[in-house]
Order: sequence, then structure tokens, then C-alpha cells
Amino acid sequence: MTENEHIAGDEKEAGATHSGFVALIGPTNAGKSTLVNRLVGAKVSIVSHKVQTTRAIVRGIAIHGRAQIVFMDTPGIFKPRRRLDRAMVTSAWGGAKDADLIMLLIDSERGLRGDAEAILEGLKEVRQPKILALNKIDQVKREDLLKLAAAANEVVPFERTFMISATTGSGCDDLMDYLAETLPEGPWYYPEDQISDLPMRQLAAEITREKLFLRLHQELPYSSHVETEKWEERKDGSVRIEQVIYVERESQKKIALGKGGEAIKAISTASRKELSEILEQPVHLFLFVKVRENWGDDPERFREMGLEFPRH
Ligand SMILES: Nc1nc2c(ncn2[C@@H]2O[C@H](COP(=O)(O)OP(=O)(O)OP(=O)(O)O)[C@@H](O)[C@H]2O)c(=O)[nH]1
Ligand SMILES: [Mg+2]
Repeated sequence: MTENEHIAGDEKEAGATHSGFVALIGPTNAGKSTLVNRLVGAKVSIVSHKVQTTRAIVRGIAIHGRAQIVFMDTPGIFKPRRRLDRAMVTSAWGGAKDADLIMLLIDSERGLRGDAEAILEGLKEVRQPKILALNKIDQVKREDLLKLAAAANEVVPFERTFMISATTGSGCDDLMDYLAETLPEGPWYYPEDQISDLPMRQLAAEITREKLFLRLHQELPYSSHVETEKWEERKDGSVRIEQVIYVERESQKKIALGKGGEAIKAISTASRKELSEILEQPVHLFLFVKVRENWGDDPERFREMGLEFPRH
């Protein structure tokens, strides 16, 4: 018997355990990753004010009462242009198809404008039970929320509609109670102390990419990609991490470095600080910027990110 089954077995005596996968889908920037972090109670997925932050599915695992709820944070759905865009959007819909329940997250301030309408249409074709969560309610009036809820439910009949704020936590307890009750009875999928499926090396690369998204502008965040190349635990209890930031052109490398290395230094400091908090050990972080033309068309990079490589 594995440890996991053991936990589930013991729990069963006190009452049935529940478990399942909840896919969070929605337009880019709706707050999906912020919500997953809030519900898991730790940072498992990176967040930025820019669009298209999340690139591949990240699983964040939460426990609520006797339920283990596995949230699948997906890339935002938008009109794809580049190959990477297409892989991201395909991955998001793929995540929805693998879930027990789908939660559509909408930025209440934006409403159904933009990509939300097309996503609602797409959801009509998806067979799983669906719920709606209107996010960022800290930013809008209640009457506007009710109108938005009615308009969305007219297109897709949702099982439930929740009004929440991922940043303040408002409405999140009700949402968790509902999910814990609704997910099927069954043993937990993961050990009880696991909060994510992302290997540490990859989370570390993501944390650096987040700092890059926060610090650099225009096309640069979208033209860059971070990989952890070396991870060395040292005898003194610290860890030495080497990462490469790939950009597409020499001119972008200059911007990523900044005047006198200012930009890369700031990114490195911010990332190192957060990594040492997460790892609870001192971190020596070394960042290198390399030009790799067309990394956005290289199947190996997609594999590294956990994305399928679209042929076109
Ligand atoms: N005011 C407010 N801002 C929020 C809330 N939830 C998220 N945000 C902000 O919205 C922005 C986008 O958040 P993310 O969590 O990265 O959004 P996402 O849906 O994961 O975006 P992509 O990964 O790009 O698809 C960030 O600046 C968040 O701080 C909320 O409840 N209220
Ligand atoms: Mg995200």
C-alpha cells in the first residue's frame, strides 16, 4: 500500500474522501494564477500584470476538509498569432478536457469584452460540469456583477456562479466548500504535503521569468524564455543555481542586460530573494542571457515548457 492510499484509507474510516481535477480557464489576465496560489496557500504559479504570463498547465494542489482539490492553472485563452501562442491555447483547452469540473474565471471589470465571449462559445462544446467565477469584485459595483452573471449564464448554463476576489480572498471559502462537496468520492491523487507538480528547477525558472515580466516591457517578455541549467546543493546549506534567459535577437539581449547590467541585476536580485524564501536556504543565482534565434520554433523548447509542438 502506498502512503497515499494509506492516508485515504484512514480518512475513509472517518468519512469519505473526495478528490478531483478542476481546470481554471479564462481570458488572459483574468487572475487564474493569482487564484490558484490563493486557494493552494502558496506560490505555485507566477503572476504578472501583463497578458500571457502562464505558458503551460501548472497543477496546484489544495486540501479542504476531506477533499483534495487539484487545480489546473492554464494559459489564458486568446487569439493566437505565433506558434507559442497556439501551443498555449491548445494546452488550455486540453486541460479543460482532462478535468472533472471546469471553472471559467472572468475579470469582472472587463466583463465579456474581448476573448471571454469566444471562450463561452467554446465551452458549449465541453461536456464537463462548469461553474463561473467572477473575479476582481473588489473593483466593480454589485449591480454590474449581477448583470454580468446573467449575461454569461445566458450563453452557458453554469451549475453555480461565484463572485470572488483572488487578491482579497473574498468569496473563496464558499467556492472551496462547493468544490470539496462536489468533486467525486475517491482517494487522493497526491501525497498530502504536495502542493504542486512542477519540479523545483522549473519553478525556479518560472520565478525568474516572472521578474522578467515585471521588469521588462513591450515584446521582450514574449520573446524570452528561461531555463535552469545547473542546480548544486552546497555543503554550507546554500544552493547555487544557474539559469539562462533566451532571447531572439542581439538587440533584445542588450535590453535584457540593461545599461551597465542594471536590468539583469535587478531581475536576479528579485528572483534570488524569492527563491531563498521558497527554498528556505541561501541562494546564489547566476543569470546568463543568450541569443537563440527562433527558439519560438524549436520543438525542444516546447518540450521543456511542457507544451506540445504545433506543426504550423
Ligand atoms: N484588483 C484585483 N486584481 C487582481 C485580482 N486577481 C488578480 N488580479 C491581478 O490581475 C493580474 C493578472 O493576474 P494573473 O493571476 O497573472 O492572471 P492570469 O489569468 O493567470 O493571466 P495569464 O497567465 O496571463 O493568462 C495581476 O496583476 C493580478 O494581481 C483581484 O481579485 N482583484
Ligand atoms: Mg496565469
